[in-house]
Amino acid sequence: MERTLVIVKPDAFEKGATGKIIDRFLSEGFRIVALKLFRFTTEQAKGFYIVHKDRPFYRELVEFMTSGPVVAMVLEGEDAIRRVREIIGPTDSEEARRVAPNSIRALFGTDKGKNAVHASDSVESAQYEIPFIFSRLEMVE
Ligand code: RTP
Ligand code: MG
Repeated sequence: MERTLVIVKPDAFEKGATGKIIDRFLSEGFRIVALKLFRFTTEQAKGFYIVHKDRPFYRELVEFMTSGPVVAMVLEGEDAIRRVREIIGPTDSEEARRVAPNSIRALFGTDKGKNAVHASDSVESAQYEIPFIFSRLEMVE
């Protein structure tokens, strides 16, 4: 069993797509072990995406992620990190609509920046991201 962090980003939350996105993960067989609604401060968003600090889109990403509430969850399942990345589709929502039309980003994202969801991309990133957002008390066993 593996755990991964998913965030419904401000664009998808604003659209009212949170329920559909959660439902999709449940129907794909994942178990929710933690869940919450909050809004990132600038410092928190910078820290969460620190791996991208030198990328040209870092500032835009932090602005986007702090622009409204998000819903974060920890999903558990076999091969969860890889499978969730597959279900969300490519980073660019327009590309997602071409190559993975049933992916979450194809269905709910707009473009490369506003792409509806975040998901951990490796065991290392999940190990950084899960405790960044959730304390042990907020996760079920
Ligand atoms: P995420 O971390 O949010 O799950 O997305 P990802 O792995 O598919 O993509 P990543 O390369 O990690 O980029 C993180 C987020 O930064 C925004 N981005 N904007 N304008 C741009 O060129 C650009 N490139 C990336 C997106 O919101 C992306 O999800
Ligand atoms: Mg990423």
